[in-house]
Amino acid sequence: PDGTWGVLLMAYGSPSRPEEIAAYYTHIRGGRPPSTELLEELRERYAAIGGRSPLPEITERQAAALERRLNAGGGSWRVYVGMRHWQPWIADAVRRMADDGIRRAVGLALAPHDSRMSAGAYVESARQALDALEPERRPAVRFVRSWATHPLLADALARRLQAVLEQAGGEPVALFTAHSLPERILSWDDPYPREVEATCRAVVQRVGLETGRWRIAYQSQGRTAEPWLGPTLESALQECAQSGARHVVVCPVGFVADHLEVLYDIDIEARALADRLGLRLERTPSLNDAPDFIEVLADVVTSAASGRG
Ligand code: FEC
Repeated sequence: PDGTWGVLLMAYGSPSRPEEIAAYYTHIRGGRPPSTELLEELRERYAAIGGRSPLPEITERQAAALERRLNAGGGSWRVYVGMRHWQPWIADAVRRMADDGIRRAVGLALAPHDSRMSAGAYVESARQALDALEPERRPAVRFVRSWATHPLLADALARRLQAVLEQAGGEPVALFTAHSLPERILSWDDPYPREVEATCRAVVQRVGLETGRWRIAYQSQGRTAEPWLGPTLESALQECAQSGARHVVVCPVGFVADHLEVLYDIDIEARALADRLGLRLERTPSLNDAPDFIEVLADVVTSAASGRG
């Protein structure tokens, strides 16, 4: 329909049934099937969080809430969900947009920090899908690569951190985390670490944390032979314990939903290590489809549509 804007909302994707885990893992690994050991380990991680990740449903709820919010603000909007590593694929979302006659759209990944290996990879998948369409059906898409320093994002994260810190009492250390990436991103001056740091500093400033009360760690290093960005969450916890801290609050600024890397890597794996180290570990609640987070997405989208983004 003429005049309607599309939003191509891209997320990581997750298998919906255990039978799909092998194909999903193979896709994440760029087509190389994982070893039996790696596959079994991943199956066990999904089993430990209840059999599957809530990520697909949360992404759908985020999309529905964003569409409602955008349409309430005037104009006509349709939000299309496309996943990078599973169905519905980014290419499916792009085709559905074209089938619906959408002429212009904003594209963004549900990951705030730009990197060739994160936002850049989402955009690349979308561009390939757009190129595969007949030119007359191809919507014009404005891509947002980064929303790491959006003030409403920092507000939303700070609000959650402040609430956990206030409830905790004492002087817990805030441990900000983002997904690790291979260290080779540094050789092409990738923006990722700068972007993660910028988000953290904006939150620290709002909460008023002094130096020494916060750290950044890169979590969920991949199971590959190459070196990955650190410090790891594990080493950061060890350092916190060594420096006399008794209590840490993990604030996963690199993720916007509850999923495997939050529910397993932080809530189960990191918590078990914290227990062994005598540290109390808490985590800030994920943004999911909370209204203050939907405001962030709505502002990112409308700014890009109006050429301000
Ligand atoms: O809940 C779920 O089922 C999906 C959770 C999930 C999220 C996620 C986010 C990011 N990843 C990023 C980069 C990489 C790189 C590799 C890699 C590997 C995995 C594996 C699983 C997995 N990732 Fe992921 N990631 C999630 C899940 N990720 C499962 C495979 C097992 C493992 O290594 O742990 C390494 C690929 C390789 O082996 O060659 C690189 C980045 C993000 C954060 C941005 C985003 O959300 O898009 C970056 C959620």
